[in-house]
Amino acid sequence: MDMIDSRQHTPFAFGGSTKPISELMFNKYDSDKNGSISRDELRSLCYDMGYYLSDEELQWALTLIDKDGNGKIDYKEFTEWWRTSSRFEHLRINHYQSQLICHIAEIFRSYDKHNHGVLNKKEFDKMKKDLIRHRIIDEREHQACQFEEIDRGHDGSINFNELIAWFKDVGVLDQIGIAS
Ligand SMILES: [Ca+2]
Ligand SMILES: [Ca+2]
Repeated sequence: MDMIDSRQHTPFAFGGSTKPISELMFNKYDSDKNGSISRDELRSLCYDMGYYLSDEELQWALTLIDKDGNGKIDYKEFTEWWRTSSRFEHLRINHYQSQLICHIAEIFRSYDKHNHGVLNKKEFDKMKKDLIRHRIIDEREHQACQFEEIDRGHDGSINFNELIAWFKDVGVLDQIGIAS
């Protein structure tokens, strides 16, 4: 705790440090030192960098960055996000984009029969057909997608963040006009 306080006024502790900036940032904003960046910690990081995120945007930011959807941004997830160009800009969403995300979330939820926030393989396959029907994903392009490669956490089920992470990887977010 003392460490953070003493660095409060030096956002980038360059002073001869060989640590990557992502690590310095991660450590600086992981205020409770639990090894992950929480919702509030992310909000404060973005705010300090000049990007005040609305609640909707913050929710979207967490969806994008917390790729395995376990509710925490670990260092690996943080670095992946930090490496992307326009890392802050793509957290911004307009009204149209936010509606679209809600629409996808609704489709996802409608297949989550047990309300657990996750889909098993069978439920996922049904949802995939629906996503194709709604022209969110393309039948020819994305038919071959493997459940196993979308299931980042390897727990045999897919949560919404994993779906979005996969969308991002295969270019669906670009195609439908969300994030770059
Ligand atoms: Ca933390
Ligand atoms: Ca995570």
